[in-house]
Amino acid sequence: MKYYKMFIDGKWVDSISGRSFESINPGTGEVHAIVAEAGTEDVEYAVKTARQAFENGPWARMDPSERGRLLYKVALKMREKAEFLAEVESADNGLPINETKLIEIPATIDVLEFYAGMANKLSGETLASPMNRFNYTLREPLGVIGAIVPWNFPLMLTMWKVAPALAAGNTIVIKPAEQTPVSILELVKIFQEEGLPDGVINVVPGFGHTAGNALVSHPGIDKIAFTGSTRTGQLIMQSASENLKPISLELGGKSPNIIFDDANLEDAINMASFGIYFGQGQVCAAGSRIFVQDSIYDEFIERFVKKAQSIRVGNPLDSTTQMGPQVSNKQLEQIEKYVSIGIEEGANLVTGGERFTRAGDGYYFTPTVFENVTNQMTIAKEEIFGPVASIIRFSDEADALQKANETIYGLASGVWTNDLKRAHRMARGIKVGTVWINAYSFLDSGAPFGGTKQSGFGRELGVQALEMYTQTKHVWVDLNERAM
Ligand code: TXE
Repeated sequence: MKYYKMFIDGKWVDSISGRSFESINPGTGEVHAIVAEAGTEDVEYAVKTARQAFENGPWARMDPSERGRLLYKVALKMREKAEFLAEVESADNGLPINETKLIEIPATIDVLEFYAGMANKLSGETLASPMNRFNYTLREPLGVIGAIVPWNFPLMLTMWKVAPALAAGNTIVIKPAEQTPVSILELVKIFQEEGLPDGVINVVPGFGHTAGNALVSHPGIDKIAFTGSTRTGQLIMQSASENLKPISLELGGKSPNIIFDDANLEDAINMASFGIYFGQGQVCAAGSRIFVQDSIYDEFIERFVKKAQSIRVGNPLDSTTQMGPQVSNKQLEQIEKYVSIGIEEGANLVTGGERFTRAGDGYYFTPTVFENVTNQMTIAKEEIFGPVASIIRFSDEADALQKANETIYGLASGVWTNDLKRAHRMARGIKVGTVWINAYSFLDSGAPFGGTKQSGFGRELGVQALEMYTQTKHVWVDLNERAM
């Protein structure tokens, strides 16, 4: 079994308290690593170090192009080690190896390359000024970023924060989720090996109420970037307000995937299945409310259920596995609770709804389909974060739009139709951060991602994310010649 120290000031160190915690492989339910557990004093050390690296030393003096080149070098090394990173990630959080290898790791590297290229393209503006003065702006880094990441895509969601933060010249302290600290520690080894100066990236593995809270409430942090639950997002917002700290929150969702009767049904079924079962349904943008038009409803249910039943659930490290385990027993119990509530409230459980014990001692659940769901039911209102599809009928475009928007969340949405005008009308009408037309769950490093309503605020990815890691300074130059 491996023991992982935490990473502060370019060194691998034990926690000051000497405490550590276990990281469990959700595919087997067994402990696969012991990790040093950060407390308030370790966070203090990490923030101090990150501040020093930001103010002085090689990082503070580095040219933007050189920063970009360094990030490219890390990306290149990640490509060499992609298979290893995929294996570590799958063992840490249960994503099937084919999904980490073919989707998550390549997407993570792509994000780093995108921002490596942006490092020397950040610029201010020359403002329209009268003849006797010169006004311009500088885009400056914020300083020390605190990143709090969840367990569903640890490497990718960490990179969404690290890459733009570093490209803009900030330094960062990362608090991984307590369920999945290992892959992030392996990732920072690569940054270290490729010559990132000490203190630029620091990792403080530990729990939310201790290490996470210490980071959020630390006055030396200049911005908090958070991905996680809406409840924890609320706590972070409260705590960050004490020091008036800017935050970005990427939170939960209950995203509608809307299928009109003129859509290519085969594509819609395949991608609706991907939209909810990819990552075991532990995806913030999961298409967990599938809206199907009346006239194709019965055919859709029949074919979608067959598709769900054909998914091979199993050990994440097995290359034939299509759906791995949930991340923890806690998540498994949460899914079971929602399935019972769904049945009690009158939804029709068509398939799944139980643990999948044949796959072993890990936290496996069967792909689940509820039909005849309404927006008023708990399973359509609350984020389940598991492989549970709620299928809801609609009659026409107005009905679909009204039902899609009838939620406290606003992260993403899918629209399936061959009617171009309707597709764009829907795209305008749905109150979310991302609309996929005849597609679902795709991401592009250059396209902003984030939510509205209780799915949070701020945008990650794209040029837009750089705005969250920089601030604008105005410089006023007086050009008047005055007598001394
Ligand atoms: O999330 P938390 P949990 C949703 C999903 C899931 C539910 C619970 O519905 O079922 O959240 O998961 C850190 N101060 N999402 O409990 O608590 C924590 O240590 C500072 C959606 O795991 O939000 C971890 O690093 N930090 C989501 C991170 O917050 C705190 C992905 C996320 O944990 C903290 C994950 C505190 N007081 C869960 N408390 C998505 N948007 O993709 C916890 N943390």
